[in-house]
Amino acid sequence: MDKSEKLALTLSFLLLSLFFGAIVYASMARNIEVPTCITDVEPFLTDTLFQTGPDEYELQMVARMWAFQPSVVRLPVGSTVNIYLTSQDIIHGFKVDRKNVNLMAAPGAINYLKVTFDEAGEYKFACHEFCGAAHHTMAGRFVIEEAINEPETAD
Ligand SMILES: [Cu+2]
Repeated sequence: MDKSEKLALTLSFLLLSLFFGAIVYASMARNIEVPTCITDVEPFLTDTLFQTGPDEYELQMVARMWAFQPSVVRLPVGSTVNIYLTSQDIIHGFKVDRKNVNLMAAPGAINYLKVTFDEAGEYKFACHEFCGAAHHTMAGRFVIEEAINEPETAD
């Protein structure tokens, strides 16, 4: 084997090790989750929001041309939301402003990500996958309030 080939192989292996180490570091030390595709559950047809524990909620969100259901989600500050997202028609995107949430909404599948809202305020979300004529209107928001009695959604 040529000397330069050995060098290229060694550098490639070191680079791969570095990338793999970065993924392990992100998931273990920084607690960063990657979106998960759930394939063994039948996709839901309607949106739901319910409480699963103290400060923990499950949100089943439906994307369709050209809206998210629900389009407004009101939650108390400190809430952790397990977002389950599916699509009724074609592929859409789901990106939450100021949060590390970036999911695809695919028909026939559910994508999952967990997010915690530590600060009160509005967190807008929008479709980031061009999905047709009214794609630019496909948006909504999380409204995180200091103290509310019940979580609620509105379409
Ligand atoms: Cu879109």
